[in-house]
Amino acid sequence: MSFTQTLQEYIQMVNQQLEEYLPKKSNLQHVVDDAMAYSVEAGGKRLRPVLTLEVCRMLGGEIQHALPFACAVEMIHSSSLIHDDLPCMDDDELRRGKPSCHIAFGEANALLAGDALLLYAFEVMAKAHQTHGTGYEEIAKGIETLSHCAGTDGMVGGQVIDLTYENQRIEYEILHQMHLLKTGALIRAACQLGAIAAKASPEQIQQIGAYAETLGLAFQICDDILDVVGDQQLLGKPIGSDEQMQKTNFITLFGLEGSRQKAAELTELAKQQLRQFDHPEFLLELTDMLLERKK
Ligand code: GRG
Repeated sequence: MSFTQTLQEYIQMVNQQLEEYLPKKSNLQHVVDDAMAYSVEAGGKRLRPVLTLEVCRMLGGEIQHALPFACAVEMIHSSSLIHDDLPCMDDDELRRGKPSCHIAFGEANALLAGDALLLYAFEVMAKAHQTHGTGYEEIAKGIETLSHCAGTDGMVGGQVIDLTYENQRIEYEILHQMHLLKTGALIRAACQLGAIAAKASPEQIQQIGAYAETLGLAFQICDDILDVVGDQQLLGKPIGSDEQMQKTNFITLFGLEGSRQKAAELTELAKQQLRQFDHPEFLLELTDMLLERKK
């Protein structure tokens, strides 16, 4: 099967499972169920769950065992995007080409939809033995990894750094630390969850984590580049938001060309880190594809 076919197959698998998972009740609180589904099904790239499934496959695991983990990561990612768009955070009205969750459902419902998705992620992981035959030990390790990477030592911590230095020029060390946590930690969790589902050794979990950190940084630099030269239509969100909020990013520190070069160097490093594994072909191609992405 070609790279593109495998990618499409993973995305379809994740979309189908997410649709099955998402509560669609006609009860009194259905507005929050609707808001959760609206955001999760808004057409994201599904990068993180694809990483989970492929890492599991690459390390000899059963993809089915990793599927609940993959969906949980995407739920947490969606939950973070809902919260990130709120007026008290980045105050963005457009996400994935559609009105942000709080514009479509109101601020309180969006806050609750983000909260509910965050909790539901751990519910689907906790039930992964009954639903997909994932081992109990892997479930416990998976929950530990994901909660750690999403919390104050991960994504939440990165967001706190971001808010703390809003409207300020910051040095590279702070920018690096912010993105390692804000964007990188969830990408690391996605990869490590795949390894955990495959019952990988602690050394392999650490090695795939190192690859994920490099990839996460390259991914964020491309995000910064797209915020300057991207196509608003393709991106599904306004460009120039960092400049408008006077945020320091890779472009302000290294310029457009310098940032492109840095992203290319990190992509090469990530590919080197992948070559430690048997059969990294799919991830090598995915890593290259992310450097050239337009959205
Ligand atoms: C919900 C635990 C929890 C925390 C929320 C608001 C917040 C704390 C964190 C913000 C995290 C954030 C929005 C980081 C940006 C990461 C990033 C580059 C997102 C874009 O990812 P893509 O391009 O998006 O994969 P799609 O839409 O394709 O899924």
